[in-house]
Amino acid sequence: MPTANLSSHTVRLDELMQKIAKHKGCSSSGKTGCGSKAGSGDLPPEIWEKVKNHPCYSEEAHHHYARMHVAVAPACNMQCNYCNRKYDCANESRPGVVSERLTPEQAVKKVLAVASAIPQMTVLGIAGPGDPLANPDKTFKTFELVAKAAPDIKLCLSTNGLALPDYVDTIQKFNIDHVTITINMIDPEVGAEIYPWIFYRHKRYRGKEASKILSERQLEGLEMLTERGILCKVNSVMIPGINDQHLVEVNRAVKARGAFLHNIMPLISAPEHGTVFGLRGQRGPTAQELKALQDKCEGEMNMMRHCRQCRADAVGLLGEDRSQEFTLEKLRTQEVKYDLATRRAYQELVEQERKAKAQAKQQELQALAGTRSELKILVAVATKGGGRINEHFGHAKEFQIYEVSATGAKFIGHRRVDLYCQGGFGEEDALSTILQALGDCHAVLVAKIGGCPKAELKAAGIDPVDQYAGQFIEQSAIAYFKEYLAKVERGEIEHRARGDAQIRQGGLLAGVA
Ligand code: CLF
Ligand code: SF4
Repeated sequence: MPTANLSSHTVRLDELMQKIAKHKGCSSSGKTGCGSKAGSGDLPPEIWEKVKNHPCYSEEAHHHYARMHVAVAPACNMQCNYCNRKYDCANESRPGVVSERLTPEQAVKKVLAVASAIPQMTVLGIAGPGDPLANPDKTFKTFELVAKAAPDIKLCLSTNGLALPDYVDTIQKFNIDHVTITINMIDPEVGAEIYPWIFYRHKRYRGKEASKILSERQLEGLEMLTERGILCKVNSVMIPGINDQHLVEVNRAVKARGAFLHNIMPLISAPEHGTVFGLRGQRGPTAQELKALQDKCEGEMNMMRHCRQCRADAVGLLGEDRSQEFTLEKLRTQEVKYDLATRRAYQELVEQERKAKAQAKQQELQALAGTRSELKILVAVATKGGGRINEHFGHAKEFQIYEVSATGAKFIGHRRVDLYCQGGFGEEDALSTILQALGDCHAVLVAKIGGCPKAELKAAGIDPVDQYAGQFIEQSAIAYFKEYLAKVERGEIEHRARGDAQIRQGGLLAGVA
């Protein structure tokens, strides 16, 4: 029976994790630590091989596998109005921000330390804090050293694309199989609102001329990469009133050039970030605006909806950041032994867990077969990874949101919230922000919840559910939906659309401008 197998796998994973932590002298707190929703049967085998354990290229994989970034690339060759790399705060989570810059040699030591402590870390990305291709020596040296020292780790690069066509051959030579290009426009008129300048071929360009060059270089680089079979993801920052409508055209253009995945992310903007947009009061999109645009673009190309807008030195599962466990100071005294056999053993158990999860979901879905209902509900889930409902309501820093209907459960995003439980006590202010953030959800599925928040959630029309504690998310969401439908059909409850949510992003209530 799937549930029994799964619990035993979880125990084995925990045991193995504890052994690893003990052996390496690392924390054993237990807090271990897309895009494409496709499974192994839906993609050509060579593509599946590339995405199956990449937490950004596969939505399903992001519950199980972690990534890390090394901040070896400080310089940038252009300026975006949403970026200020001088800002440095360990609690800040957005691209461009780091606490420590590393040399390639320091970066490799960090990669080996993380790979040993977090065996499900499968991808090394270089994403800044500037542009990796504006720092080509440091970037490619790091990739070269990591490929030698830890050949099982996938290499990933994220660039603004300005220098990309010049480095496509080098990217291929170093077996960098995943490249992200940030493309916010294909129309220089729009670009002039986002980019004040670029520095290209020893010359500074401004205005529309700058954006024209940038766009041509981005699209050329994308085409060159996809022609060589390198998987490309396009990131776009949604900036209301500037490029929000235009991103539909961007989507078409990148799809036509072979991009595998499109990740439309909300602008993170606050005056304290010191960015042009932040200081100008430019707002980010609401969750509804973002979802509507993502839905509009969803067609033949997969849309990524699980991006966490990581720091350039992020470590761990998407949504968690363990970078403070691997600072230069801590690495200085740490003995690191790269143990490939233990990594493989751990990942084998993860794969068994994934199979069990898929089977459990299938079984639950079969029970829905033939259901004609058009109803859709949103459920929020508290999880700390592994695809299970395994987080206490009061300890959740974010909730994952699933849209559930007769066709199944679909991940549609996450909502960051303030911790409700602080120092053992419930924080009333935090609860009100959580209620706002989950305002469009019908239920919240948690491992545990106290009496007070339970009552307040109920009063706000959100069903607090702890009966699926420890179980798989999608299986449980579908099971909850079945019960919900049955109650509606029996007339015990009335289905009603929920109100809008106010979503925190980057420490702001985005969309409440
Ligand atoms: Fe890093 Fe980017 Fe590679 Fe992922 S992140 S370089 S593709 S390994 Fe991922 Fe982070 Fe979103 Fe980037 S969640 S910001 S999409
Ligand atoms: Fe910042 Fe990246 Fe833009 Fe450079 S390309 S200014 S690092 S966001």
